[in-house]
Amino acid sequence: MRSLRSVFLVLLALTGSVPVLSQPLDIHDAYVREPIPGRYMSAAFMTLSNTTAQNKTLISASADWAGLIEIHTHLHDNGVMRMRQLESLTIPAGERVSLQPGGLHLMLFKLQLPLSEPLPLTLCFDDGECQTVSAELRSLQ
Ligand SMILES: [Cu+2]
Repeated sequence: MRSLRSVFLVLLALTGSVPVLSQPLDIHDAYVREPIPGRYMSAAFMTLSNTTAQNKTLISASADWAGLIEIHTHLHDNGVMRMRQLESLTIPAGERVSLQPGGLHLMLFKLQLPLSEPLPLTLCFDDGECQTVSAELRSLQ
């Protein structure tokens, strides 16, 4: 019995020391704003935490319930809030980036209405890795 336990502990030590080369991001609180009736566009929000030692750069997002998804930010332009498309969004190593109303967001176009949960959303990064998150549908107000 004693040797069996030793083997188990050795296995545990081995698997625990396997290096993780590339971990996905921790993505929290992903949701899609319920579109205004009659509109085929909306936005998605979430918090992206990069617990890896490498920067992760989001370059595209896709979903089978949206025909087109763009990365957007808001800018103040002479007192007017305007949206601008970004080519990419970098989540620096060890940092967290929030997509939230009035700031960064994923702009959703050509929605296939009505939307219903779950809303899987696939995010792809410049290292070729993709990650799918399940977004909630939330009505704001
Ligand atoms: Cu937008």
